[in-house]
Amino acid sequence: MMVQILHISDTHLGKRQHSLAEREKDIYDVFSQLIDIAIKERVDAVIHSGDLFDVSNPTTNALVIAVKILKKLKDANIPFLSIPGDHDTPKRKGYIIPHNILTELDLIKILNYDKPYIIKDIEIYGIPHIPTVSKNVLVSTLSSLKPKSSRSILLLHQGVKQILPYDGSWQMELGSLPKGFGYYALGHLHTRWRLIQDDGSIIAIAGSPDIMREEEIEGYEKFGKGAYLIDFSKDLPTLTTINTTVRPQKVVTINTKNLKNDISKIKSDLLKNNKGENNKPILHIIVEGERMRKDLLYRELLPLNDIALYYRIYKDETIQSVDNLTYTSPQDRGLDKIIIEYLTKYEKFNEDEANLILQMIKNVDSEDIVNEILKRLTGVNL
Ligand SMILES: [Mn+2]
Repeated sequence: MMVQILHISDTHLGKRQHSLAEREKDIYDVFSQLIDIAIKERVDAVIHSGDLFDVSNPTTNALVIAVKILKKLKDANIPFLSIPGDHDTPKRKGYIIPHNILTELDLIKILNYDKPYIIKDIEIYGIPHIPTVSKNVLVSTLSSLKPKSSRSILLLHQGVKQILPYDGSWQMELGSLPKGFGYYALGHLHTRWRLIQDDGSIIAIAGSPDIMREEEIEGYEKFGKGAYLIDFSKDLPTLTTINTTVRPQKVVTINTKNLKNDISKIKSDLLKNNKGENNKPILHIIVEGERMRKDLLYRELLPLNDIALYYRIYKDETIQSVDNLTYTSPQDRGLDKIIIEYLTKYEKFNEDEANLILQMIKNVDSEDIVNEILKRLTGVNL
């Protein structure tokens, strides 16, 4: 029997990267793209392997948009099957998952592990995210699962040791996956990954459909972002990669010794790939070279405003060119001297500015004095 299922994951609805309203909208938009693809491909179901929402108490905005988008899917008679992830599971007892609003409206189904959901002849099981402290529970739950045939799917939202080998970040090993399923639909990791096992079954991480954090840029550049379309016309599934269109994000490096050139190079590179006003990129900047004052550095970066939606200094790798400050104990020299020395040598303020800053620190309780000092420091005459 021909069955097609769209595997999506980690949509993090409501997430606002860098507090940008545009980014919140982007996240809704890629979710909408995926649902439109499901409808266009006339899939038999959409499976979502966790982190539908970014938090366990999403905003009304995130909920209303989820309802609107999922209604389109319901109108097309396509079921949406999900499990809660670590992000959308409340941390306190007695709180319910936000998915319950959507199940009440009959827009989604929450999968469980004691009884499969059946799509045509495909059995679909799901285990909600289980935290690291309970990983024994996860392993025993996994070992209890017995699918009838390889025409079956298991949804999980867990860190897997072989893929995420850091202490506390994984709850299971690949070897703990129960045998017999045709498709293991994994969430949690945001970069796409898949493995065809010796028995022909597939383990697949769908990844997030947008670049949620700068760490995902490298994976995006290699593998893209989106979903997997699972084709179950035979006993074992085959996969097609579905890509979403996402706002570009780039990690760029500038050197303080070559600021003007570096910045105009970044600008011209971006102009070449310009995808229009609605798709301005986000830049994560690594600064190298000699240390310079942050306010002066930001002034040099201003031309990037024309070309980027947002930019920020992601890593400051500038080195201090003056001799290392030799801190002796405050009793010897006095705290004031140490602060002045830090401000002048390390942060490159001149003597007068450093003295004003020191006055400001000392008068932090008096708003009037601080305002007066700020005016003098910034050269603003009001
Ligand atoms: Mn996630």
